[in-house]
Amino acid sequence: MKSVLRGLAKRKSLAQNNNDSSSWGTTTLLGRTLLRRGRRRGLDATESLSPKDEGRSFTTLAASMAHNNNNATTKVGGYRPPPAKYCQTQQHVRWHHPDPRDLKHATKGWKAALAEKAIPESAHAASIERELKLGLRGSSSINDKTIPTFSRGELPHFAGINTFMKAPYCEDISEVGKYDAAVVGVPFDGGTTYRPGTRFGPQGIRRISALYTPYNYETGVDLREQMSLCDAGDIFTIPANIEKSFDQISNGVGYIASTGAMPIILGGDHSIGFPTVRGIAAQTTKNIGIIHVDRHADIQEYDLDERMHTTPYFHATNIPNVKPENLVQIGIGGWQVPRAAVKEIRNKRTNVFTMSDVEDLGIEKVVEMALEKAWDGCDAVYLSYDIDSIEAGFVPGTGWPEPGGFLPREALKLVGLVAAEGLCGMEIVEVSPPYDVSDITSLMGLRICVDVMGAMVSHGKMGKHRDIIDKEFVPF
Ligand SMILES: [Mn+2]
Repeated sequence: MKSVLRGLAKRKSLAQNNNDSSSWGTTTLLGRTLLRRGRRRGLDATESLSPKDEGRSFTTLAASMAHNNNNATTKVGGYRPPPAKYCQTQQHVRWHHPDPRDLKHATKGWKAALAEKAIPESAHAASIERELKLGLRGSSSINDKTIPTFSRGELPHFAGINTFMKAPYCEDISEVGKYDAAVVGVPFDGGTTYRPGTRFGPQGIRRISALYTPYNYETGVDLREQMSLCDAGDIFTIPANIEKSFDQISNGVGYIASTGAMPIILGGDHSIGFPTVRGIAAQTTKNIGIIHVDRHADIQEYDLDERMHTTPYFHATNIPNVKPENLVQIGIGGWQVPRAAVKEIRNKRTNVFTMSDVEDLGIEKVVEMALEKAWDGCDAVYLSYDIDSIEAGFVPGTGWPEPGGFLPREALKLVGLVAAEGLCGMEIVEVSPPYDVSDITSLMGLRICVDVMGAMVSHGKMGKHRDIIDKEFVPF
């Protein structure tokens, strides 16, 4: 027994000694930590700190490294071998990490590059053929024979008629049902209670959408190949009349939904959140849940004596097949939530997550809980995304900016996880180009829409929204 204990003690002391003279070639936890610290200080792997260097000033360290380098006997290209006491061999240090192209350890970057090979290109080929037919073959000095004389498709990105991502304009609305999804603008800001300008939201988002290709490298989705999309243009709203505009919006969005195309709505202020859902809900006997991402609760009954952009979820949850228990509100908080709205949250017992909930629980957990509530007893879920849910510094072009919201990557993760379960429609609201800088808010709004489509496509959910349409379209 004694000898076993002595053996353990000896091993422990050996391990300590080993750490004290830690070589960068070994993969001890301490070694890896110090390697990272060394990198953070702007040193390369061969110049990283030894354990005993920790806590010493940078000047002392630099002097010590210079001394070590002077003592080095060999130099290979620009590579300076580390002092022998810090590693076993040069090769050991240089090949510390596995090859990122070795499939066993491959980066997502390399895997995505390989996966691209499997995506079809037939829709792209068909679109080039169409462009040449409609746009006249290019002049003889043009070597690339896919280039027409008149721009009729995606390229060049700065040219052409600026529909949403250069999707075909569905001018004859009776043809909208041919598409899996239809982008529709709702240029209405009559429900705004402070800074107006969201009537230009659809224009702003469409303009910046010219930047995008239909392919996403990281997720390996090519929207052009894997779904069909059109731009249905804008709904004719009535600037000075909220209620008439609401009827027009329910009529237009309801019609698109009734044909089987999924409405992707570009607002507009958040007052449209009521008539959009009303339009879709009228096309089905099934229940619809709502995931509402916002810094504001938007659930009081009236504001300034009207149904403004602070009120959609009071009225939406009065629709018989849209129940308050299936309303999930994420990101709510800050200094812009009126107490009148909070009383309605209590009355209607909606599901509310503040930004601190998001911080405490994490995006995945919040989405998991949100989906459970939104889908409970429902056959479809609608996403209402208010751009002001994102940290105000990233989205200056909005009516009621509020610091402390989502970071862009968090927002994209959230919508991706929500959309992966399927949606019957979505809207992006409160993008106000007159207050925007460099189109950054419009770009963020665009990205939310495109990420929703991408997640639906990659999870096989695009097209599933058609299953809930079981009523005849009746105009509002
Ligand atoms: Mn808001």
